[in-house]
Amino acid sequence: MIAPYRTELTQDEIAAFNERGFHVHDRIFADDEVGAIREACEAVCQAVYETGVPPDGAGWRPGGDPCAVRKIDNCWKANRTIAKYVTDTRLGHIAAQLIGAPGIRLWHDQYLYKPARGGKVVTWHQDWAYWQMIGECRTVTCWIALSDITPDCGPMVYLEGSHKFGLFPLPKGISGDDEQKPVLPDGVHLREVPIIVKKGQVAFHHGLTLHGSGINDSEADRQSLVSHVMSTECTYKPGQPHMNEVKMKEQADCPQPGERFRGPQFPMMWPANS
Ligand SMILES: O=C(O)CCC(=O)C(=O)O
Repeated sequence: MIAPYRTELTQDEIAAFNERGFHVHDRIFADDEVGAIREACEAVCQAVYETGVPPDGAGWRPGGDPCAVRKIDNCWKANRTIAKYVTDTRLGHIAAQLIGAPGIRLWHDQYLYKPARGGKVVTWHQDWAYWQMIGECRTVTCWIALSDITPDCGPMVYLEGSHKFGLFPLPKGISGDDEQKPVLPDGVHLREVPIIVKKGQVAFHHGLTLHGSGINDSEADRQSLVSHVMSTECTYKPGQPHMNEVKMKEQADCPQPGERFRGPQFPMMWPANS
């Protein structure tokens, strides 16, 4: 049973997203839903794959360093609970309103776990810079907090309004000890906004919004599950390799250059029941 949380946005919220490049929503997922997602993510980390299918990319393996960051991509393939939540219509509905899209598909998901008193810096980056096989920047990242995010746990930080400055060069390595500050045009000063939210809340950002995070200096682990989504109008543009391209080409009816993404690699999220 889905809790009746608000997903209809006001015109002011949409205008603020266009201005700032992000939108922080109130709670969308109830405590029992967050608990179920955390349990499912832990199973995937421990290589217990409910569906029998592994995730597409695992940056941590069972028996790995407990102090290391755990980053796993396309966990939804391995676990039905994760599949249900990263394709949730609540996320799809909000994302569609933010970018004015007629429909929303999943691009990929990502589980990120920073252990207490550990983890690495996620350096400043723009998500769409890594997704150049999507021809149009009509993407939204839906960042679901699975733990309460405190100022000392290495919260995600947005560079407010940075989505208006086009593509920046890719950083050298995304995760390490170095922030690799982006060079902004002369005279431009943007505010860094840390996202301090409670578990069950979701932060949404535009594909060009610069963001990053620090190490976890707190006594609690810091967990999030991200649903990276795109407009159903987005088309395939070959050129920059991506794990989704390899997987997409395993589909029987795979999108050709210039065609809209379709098929099982990119599940529909919105409109509901589509
Ligand atoms: O959670 C973080 O620290 C970074 C997440 C991120 O880069 C993203 O969701 O696009």
